[in-house]
Amino acid sequence: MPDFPTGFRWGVSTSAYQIEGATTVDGRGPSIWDTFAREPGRIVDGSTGDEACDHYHRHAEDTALLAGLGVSAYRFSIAWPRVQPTGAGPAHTAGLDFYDRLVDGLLAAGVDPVATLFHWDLPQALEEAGGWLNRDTAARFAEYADLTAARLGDRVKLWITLNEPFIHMSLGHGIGTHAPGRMLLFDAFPVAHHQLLGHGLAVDALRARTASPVAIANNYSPVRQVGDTDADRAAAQAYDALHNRLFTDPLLGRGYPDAPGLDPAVIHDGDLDVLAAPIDVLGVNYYNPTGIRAPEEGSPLPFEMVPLDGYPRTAFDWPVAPDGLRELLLQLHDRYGDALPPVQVTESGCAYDDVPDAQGRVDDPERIAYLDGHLRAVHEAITAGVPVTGYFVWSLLDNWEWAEGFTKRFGLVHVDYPTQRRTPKSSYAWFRDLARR
Ligand code: IFM
Repeated sequence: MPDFPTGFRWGVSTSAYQIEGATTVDGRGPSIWDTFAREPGRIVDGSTGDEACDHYHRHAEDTALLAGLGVSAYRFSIAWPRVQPTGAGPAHTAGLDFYDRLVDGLLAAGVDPVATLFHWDLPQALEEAGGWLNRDTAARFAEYADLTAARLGDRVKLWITLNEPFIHMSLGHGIGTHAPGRMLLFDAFPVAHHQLLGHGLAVDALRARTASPVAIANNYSPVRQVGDTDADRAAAQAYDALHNRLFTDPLLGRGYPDAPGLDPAVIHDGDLDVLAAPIDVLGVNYYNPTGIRAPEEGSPLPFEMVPLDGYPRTAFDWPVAPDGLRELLLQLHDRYGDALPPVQVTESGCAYDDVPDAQGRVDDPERIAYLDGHLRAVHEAITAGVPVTGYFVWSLLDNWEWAEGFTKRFGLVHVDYPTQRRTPKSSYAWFRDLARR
């Protein structure tokens, strides 16, 4: 592996609902994922995040794993319903106490805390008032950001407002496979706009409380056009606008692109200035490219997704395409030029069916190959001039993978859920050697 620039941030990521468990402990309120996971048929193995990795009670053990890994940063998310159990009102001290302990433990272990404020676990009470379809949720989010930064703003080293607002809009509100399970197709656009409005208001709230840098984590998927007709080209452009530009063009001061479903009536005077509040870092989550061609006649969508041949595949059946990460980073650089802030890859990783052997060891050579390839792609992008300053593996631990429940393992550390025993995989040792170097 070639050398990375001095100061490059080596990290791992997790999110609250996927690892914490303890969903009713210390006054945490219910979130939309508690509700959704209980609805029959929503989660493939019928599980919930009630226990997950029990990180809430085992955070000291997990911090020791981070210290052993030698990473310089840990990206976790804060559960809004721990800080404001009903999504409004004063900060709930017991909820914030947990993150206070976590942050202090990380700092004592020499690991920079990187906190995401919203990784999809909206307080249920806000959902009942319309959730992200309701413009008021953006103001509630800024209030929550303010309360959280008032407590942790002196120690968190990087703040990330939202995680993957595109996924929360499309899976949560477009096709309903994620919480809150709404099926609005392109009528879900208000969810995009109100999340971005909440982001912009939260950036201002954070700036008033902390001198640490502020970011957002968007996920991107470079489009591979399949077919060469004008209709294929139009389909590829429509998908690119929706997935790769809808949540980035307005953040970087360009206003919204011409994307399917965009409803100007939702955008109030002055909103675009709020959305474009300067950020210090753009978080980039990347898993795979997407094959797109023109839709069949009568399709409700202006594009059709097609599987991409010629790549190895993960247990999720996602193509392993490190070239897509290089392409994406170069594309962001070409597209936004000087307006592009430094980029950190805030998620990159893969699911495999990792099973301990007779000696209890977990060997995951595919994950090592995956990370090796993606890090080389990042290095090539840096060499080509893209300002990439960090890389976070998704994920530290095997965890609760949303609608896939416990069936997909993304961790550098294997978790045996019945016993909660943590076993570092061979990829953990590989990444540790690299991060230390
Ligand atoms: O587990 C998720 C994470 O919560 C958001 N980004 C993608 C990961 C893998 O699906």
